[in-house]
Amino acid sequence: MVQIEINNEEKADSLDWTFLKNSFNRDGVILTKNFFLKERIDSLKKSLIEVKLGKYKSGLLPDKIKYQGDKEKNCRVFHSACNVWKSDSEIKNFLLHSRLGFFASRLMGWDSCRINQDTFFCVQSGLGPTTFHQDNPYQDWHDSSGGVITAWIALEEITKEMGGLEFAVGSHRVSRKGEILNEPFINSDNYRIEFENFEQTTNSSHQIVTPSFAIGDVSFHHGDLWHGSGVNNSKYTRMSFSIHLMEGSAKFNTNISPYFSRFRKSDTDDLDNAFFPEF
Ligand SMILES: O=C(O)CCC(=O)C(=O)O
Ligand SMILES: [Fe+2]
Repeated sequence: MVQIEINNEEKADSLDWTFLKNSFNRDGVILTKNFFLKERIDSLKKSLIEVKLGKYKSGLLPDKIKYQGDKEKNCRVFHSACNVWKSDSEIKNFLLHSRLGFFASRLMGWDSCRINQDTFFCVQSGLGPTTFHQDNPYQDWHDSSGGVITAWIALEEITKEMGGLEFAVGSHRVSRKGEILNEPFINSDNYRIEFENFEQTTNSSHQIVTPSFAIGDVSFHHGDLWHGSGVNNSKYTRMSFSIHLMEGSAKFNTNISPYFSRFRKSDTDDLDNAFFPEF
């Protein structure tokens, strides 16, 4: 898997896009080092923590707030929340004024791009893992070509001990329709089991890579790529911000789930900018 030094997102135009696109097509993932300046991440992190504390500057709650049971203390702790951009215009502006959309469009071959769903992860010491999965089976209610691409922003330095993201490199190219998991999405006792089953049934074998992230590094992975994350065995909280992005011209398809149907207007298949902002 390719790691490329960006040294500030503003310089994106001058990159070797043929090389990046070829690498992304082959591996299904690239890691961009120093995509965001540390100062930008520090201010983003402040806004995200306000949302975690239940302070919603815009008056709007995130779409889903998920808790994870702490096995030892038997209490419920905040693990993640989806669409936190709704709760604070600074988070929304951070995303929409960034070059994440530009990168996503270039890598996926789209003319334009919009936010599909963000997730703020806050994995405390001893918590995790995230079960190996593909993102597209959860996002099969629209017709974005290739599905989604996910930008995962490190808000902390993330070492292997912290149980960061694990990617099964190249696994997006195995042609078999993806399915949502039988295992729970978080806290599974065997977080790689479904991927291992997939490898067995498709007679394939992919290397799992767990990159280290510095603050402001961003990985981009294809919606068909298998990935997950391990238990946070460090004493620090692992904070990251993950954004699924889809094609700007995407529309609802007929496969819409009860959950996503709440964002669909009755008279059109168009995606509304109020729910899925365009870059
Ligand atoms: O951070 C994690 O544990 C999982 C993230 C993930 O699945 C994603 O960003 O698509
Ligand atoms: Fe994912």
